[in-house]
Order: sequence, then C-alpha cells, then structure tokens
Amino acid sequence: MSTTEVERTLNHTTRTLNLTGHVGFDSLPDQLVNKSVAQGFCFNILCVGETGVGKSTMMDTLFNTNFDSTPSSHDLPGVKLKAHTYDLRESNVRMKLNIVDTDGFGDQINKEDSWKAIVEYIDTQFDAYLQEELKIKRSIHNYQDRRIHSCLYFIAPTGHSLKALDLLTMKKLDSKVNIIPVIAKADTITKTELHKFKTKIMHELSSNGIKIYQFPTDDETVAETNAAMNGLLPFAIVGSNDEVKIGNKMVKARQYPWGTVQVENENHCDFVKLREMLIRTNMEDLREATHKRHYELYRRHKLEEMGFSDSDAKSLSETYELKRQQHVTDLQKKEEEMRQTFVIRVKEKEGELKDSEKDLHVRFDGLKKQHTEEKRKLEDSKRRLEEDINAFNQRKVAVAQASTLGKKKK
Ligand SMILES: Nc1nc2c(ncn2[C@@H]2O[C@H](COP(=O)(O)OP(=O)(O)OP(=O)(O)O)[C@@H](O)[C@H]2O)c(=O)[nH]1
Ligand SMILES: [Mg+2]
Repeated sequence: MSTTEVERTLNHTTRTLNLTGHVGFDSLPDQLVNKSVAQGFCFNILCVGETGVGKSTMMDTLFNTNFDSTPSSHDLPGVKLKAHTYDLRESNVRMKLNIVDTDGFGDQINKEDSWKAIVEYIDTQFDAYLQEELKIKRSIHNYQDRRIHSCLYFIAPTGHSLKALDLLTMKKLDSKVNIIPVIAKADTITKTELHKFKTKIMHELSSNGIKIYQFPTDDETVAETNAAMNGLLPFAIVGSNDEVKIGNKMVKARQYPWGTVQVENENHCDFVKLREMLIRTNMEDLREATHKRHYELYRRHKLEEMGFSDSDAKSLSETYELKRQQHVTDLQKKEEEMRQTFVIRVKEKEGELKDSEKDLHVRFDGLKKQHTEEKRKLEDSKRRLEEDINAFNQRKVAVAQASTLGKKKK
C-alpha cells in the first residue's frame, strides 16, 4: 500500500464534543505531577570559570548548603572536569543534583584547547544517553541522566571586556548547552562600571554570534518577568558562606571594613534574580531545552554520521543493510589490498633471498679457490723443505764420511 493510499484509508477528522457527565481524565495532570514527584528530578549544572572566580561558593549559596568542595590547584597541565552528585530534598520533592566543575580552566599558558575538555564532557553525556536510547532493552526512566542542563559561565569582574578565552569557549559551547553568563564577585566592581561592563559583554557576545540561553517568553504567566530578566543579563552575582546579623535576621553576606554586601539584597547584586530564574522559574525549561534542542542536534549529527538520514526515505533496516553491505565491501577491498601487498612482499623477499644465495655461492667459490691455492703453496713449501732436509742430510753424511776418512789417513 502506498503512502497516499494509507493516508486516504486513515482519513481522520476531529470533532469537538461536549461531555454530558464527569469522566475523570481531568485528573491526568495530578497523575503526572504525582508520578514525577515520586520519581524525583535531576538537574545538572556545569560551572565554567577561572580558578578561584567563586564557582564553589556560588553553588553553596544557591543551594543553601555546603557541598564541601576543595579548591583546585593552579598548575594543572590541562582542564579537567569533575562531577559530584548530591541527593537533595525540599518538602517532599527529591532532586539529584549533579555539579560539574572545570578544574584548571584558564591556568595554562596556552589556553587554545581549554574548551575541548568541556565539549568532550558534554558530548560524552549526550552519547551515553543516545546509547541508552538505542538499546533494545531501554531503561530511560531509571537512567541516571547526566546531560548538562545549564552552564553557568563565570566572567571575571575585570570591568573591561570579555577575554578571548571566554569568547572562544562560549562560542564552542553555545550549540551544546544552555549558557547563562554571570559576572562573578560583583562586589568588587562599582555600580557605574558594572552597568558599562554588562552592556559591553552583551555587545561582544552578539557581535561574535554567541547565543546564550534566553529565558522563555512563550508562557504568559512568566513571559513578562522572563523578558525583563533577559534584559538584565549577565547577572552580577555575589556568593558567600558567611552569615551576618542584619536587624534581627541572619543573612548571607560579605563583610568589609567599610560595609556589608548582602547576597540576597537586590540593590546589592543579582543573586536573587539568578536563583529565581535558574531554580524557581525556568528549571524545567532548561531541562526541556537540553533534551529538545541541544541533545536533538547532537543526536541528528551523530545518526547522520552513522549513515542514517530521513531525506532519502530509507527505513532503518534498509539503511542498516546498506551500511552493512558497504562495510563488507570495504572489508573485502581491504583484504584484497592486504593480500596483494603480502604477495608483493613475499616476491621481494624471495628475490632478496636469491640474491644473497648467489652472493654466498660466489663467496664460497672464492674461498674454495683461495683454499686450493693456499694448499698448493703449502705443499710446494713442504716439498721444498723436504728437498732442503734431504740435501742437508746428504751433506751431513758427506761431511761425516769426509771427517772419518781424514782421521784414518792420520
Ligand atoms: N569578593 C568576593 N569574593 C568571593 C566571592 N565568591 C567567592 N569569593 C572568594 O573567592 C575565593 C575562591 O572562591 P571559590 O568559591 O573557592 O572559587 P572557585 O571558583 O570554586 O575556585 P576553584 O574551585 O579553586 O577553581 C574564596 O576566598 C571566596 O571566599 C564573591 O562573590 N565576592
Ligand atoms: Mg571550586
């Protein structure tokens, strides 16, 4: 049956009907919520930023806990990604939080390849998910998803502009992950400088074609806030593990000889905005964008690389058979090439062996000749020596006879 025939036979039309009584499928959203709550959620954050820029402190401040992170060393030969998983619970909601840190980022003299380790890590997580999806017995529901949902890019508070390393890294990452740029340690920069810095950063990002994550504006309940927050990016944040008493309340703050910076005071920094946007309003959108946009793109490229394609209308099994045949032909070609190379090598070796055999024969004949010549010379000398000995003996006898005759005459 052709596709058009199928379409004609399955010519569905949809009519809207009114129900005359309560059926009960309006409980579906509750069922979904209950199921999700029971399963728990996972959220994976990647912190990219130079050593000591305040990544760990920010994670502690964001989740109001102490993740016990150790500072990384400044002399690592390359960038290393370290992941830590935590089980968190708030009310009755469980969350598996995965925090990935970039150790040694920006510490090397040659920073050209700093982004590679990060891209590799993100791709490895996508690949693991794809492998799970392609399994015959899939267990996506129990699968420990480690795909990065959000990348907090910590910009050093220089007040000038983005560094080449920042631009290059964000450019390499923007199609793979939701980037949320933040200005770290924003308490070290003045209000006017901060304003200019933010504008400069956004200008540099757009002029380099870097796409950062935009808080979604399609849901009207959050559209207004999200749109306003998009205009305030990159968030200028301050992190702290210390608490200070302000009035009669203990608040997270950084205390200086001249005053106190309150982390959760919106006049002091954008920390609250970041927490609101990242955790409270858009966490699900970040998870969804990771799956529907970034992972989908990775999956498409990967499957195309493997030879699958939608455009030539081949089914999965046809593509597989085609690939298999191509592989077998390639193998046969390689085998034939190897066989020919082997024959040529054997012939070459045979020639070499024949040459050396000839050489050996020549050398053997030479040695044999040399040996006969020497033997002949030796026999000659032996013969001459024997003649000499005979002559000597004859002379000795003659001398002895002569002396006996002489004595007799006397
Ligand atoms: N002024 C200021 N200092 C901060 C801030 N956040 C963290 N720090 C300080 O910066 C130092 C480094 O902070 P960490 O959070 O360990 O930085 P990190 O980026 O995790 O460092 P590595 O893990 O070693 O790469 C600590 O002394 C923090 O107290 C901030 O917002 N403002
Ligand atoms: Mg750290």
